[in-house]
Amino acid sequence: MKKILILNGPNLNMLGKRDPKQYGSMTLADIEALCRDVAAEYDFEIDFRQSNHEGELVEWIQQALGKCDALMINAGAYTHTSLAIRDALELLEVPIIEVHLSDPKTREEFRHFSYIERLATATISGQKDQSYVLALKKLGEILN
Ligand code: DHK
Repeated sequence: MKKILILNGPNLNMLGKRDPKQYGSMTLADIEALCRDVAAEYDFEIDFRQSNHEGELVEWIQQALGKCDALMINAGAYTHTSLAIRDALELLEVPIIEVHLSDPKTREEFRHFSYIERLATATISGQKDQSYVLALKKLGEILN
């Protein structure tokens, strides 16, 4: 069974209350349940986490070294600011899929740059909760 770590950054615990036009109306728990359903189809074991703290996300990425087969990350606002998360991701030797509910490239200019993009095998954005589903499907193609 392939192990997929799914990391969610700051404010993603507030999904359901955030702007539905950008983020959809599902809560993070709904998205986790959706991911678990899709993961089961691919025989993936998923570890789904959220943190509002940059250092905690860095530690989780470091701990994943040698222990997961792929990583999906929606780093939230840290996507655009965190060199520390980028440097931690660089240590991983497994596929990384960058995920966003909204499409940051078509939003405010300060969301256009991503520290994660260049390290990612793929970036999937703009499909709300379905971005997570498409990211898992992509990993299905890559890993199975
Ligand atoms: C989530 C956030 O919280 C924003 O800070 C990013 C991302 C976009 C998303 O679309 O999932 O800019």
